[in-house]
Amino acid sequence: MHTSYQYPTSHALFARAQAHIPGGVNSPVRAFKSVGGQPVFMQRALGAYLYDADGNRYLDYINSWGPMILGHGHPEVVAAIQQQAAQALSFGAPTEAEILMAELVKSLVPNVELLRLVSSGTEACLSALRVARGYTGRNKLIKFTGCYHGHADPFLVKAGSGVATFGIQHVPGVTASTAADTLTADYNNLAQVAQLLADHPEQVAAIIIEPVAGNMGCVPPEPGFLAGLRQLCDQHGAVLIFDEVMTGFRLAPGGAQERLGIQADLLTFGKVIGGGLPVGAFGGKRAIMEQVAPLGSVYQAGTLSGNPVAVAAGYTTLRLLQQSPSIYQQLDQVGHQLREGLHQVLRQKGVAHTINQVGSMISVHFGEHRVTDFATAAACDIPLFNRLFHHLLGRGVYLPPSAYESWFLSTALTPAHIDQTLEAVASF
Ligand code: HOZ
Repeated sequence: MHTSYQYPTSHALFARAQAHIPGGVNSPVRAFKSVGGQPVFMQRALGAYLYDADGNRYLDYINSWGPMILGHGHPEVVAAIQQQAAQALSFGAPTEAEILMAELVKSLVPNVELLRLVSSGTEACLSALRVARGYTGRNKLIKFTGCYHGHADPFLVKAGSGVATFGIQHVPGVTASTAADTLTADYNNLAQVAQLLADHPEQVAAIIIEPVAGNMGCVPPEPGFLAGLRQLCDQHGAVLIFDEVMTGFRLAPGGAQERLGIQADLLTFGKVIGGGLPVGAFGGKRAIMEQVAPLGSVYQAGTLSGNPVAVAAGYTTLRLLQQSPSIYQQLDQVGHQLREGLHQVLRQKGVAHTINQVGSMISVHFGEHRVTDFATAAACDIPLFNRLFHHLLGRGVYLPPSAYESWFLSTALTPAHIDQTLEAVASF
């Protein structure tokens, strides 16, 4: 394990990037703004490792923010992409591969009766919301503080991920009338949700939630919380949307729904469903999804939706997951080893901490208290996390550059990799 890295090429690239790209990055959290310093520019990746433009090597705990559940450069996924690329890159016309993908998703997530492919999680969530509104004829939406559902206007109210990382209270460009339709409650606070529904009778089209939150660090639902939301939606005629962009195909073949035993009306997917290429999807109950054009009149479209190369990557990834269900036990074991090891190392160092882990999603929060919602996540020692981030970066361990992001594990991480990581933490 290296002890310290230098980044002359990355720094030169960042200087160049800033002349042409807002903040030098194409997605804000990548800029290292909250952890300080300058971003590392990546060049290639294989298995559990990333290699930067300066030739430094890192154990990857981001895995492209979730998609690379099988690690980088899985030979079967790469072969499927190459094979499809040699056939055609894009048609803008239907293909059999899209049917195979829909059939596969439906077999993994049985309450998906109809599925529409899109190109990102953002698109999936904004489309699901539109469908829920079209189906119910209602405008309002309930979301949870610290949850992130992509960057469509209605979801940017009290959002997690980069919005929380940068402490943005109000996103300019989101109109007041749009924001007024978004009602917010604290994660794990069922009473607040019940109150919002009572205060806005027959106005709430949908409740959207990350069933295991990953955009304020990893925050699991408390026992009974999701079941309570299910019940409230049924009582009030609102559509329950599980945003499984992070959790889908990651926490179990059937995602958080399967792992936690609660069913939503609509599901949104991204990340793993694309296997590293841009694929998102939304689907669910037939009666709701029948609103989607051209079957119904809730309009939604996309030139690259169902793109054959992206679908080849996603389909192959999902097939590999389906064929080897033991992958999920392996990921749980690696997650468990990391959590227990971190507990031990941090306890020995006398550092107060909380670790939230659900399967291959995990995060370390520095503080005495449990982390169950955004307020408790925000009350943690963020500067300490930032110091740990840089300590590990310089020793070949790449964490998300924000305390408000979950770490994602891949099957390429071995027990030996975890031991190396713990050694690096021990030297903090
Ligand atoms: N929205 C992602 C984290 N929750 C970040 C995506 C990226 O920067 O690539």
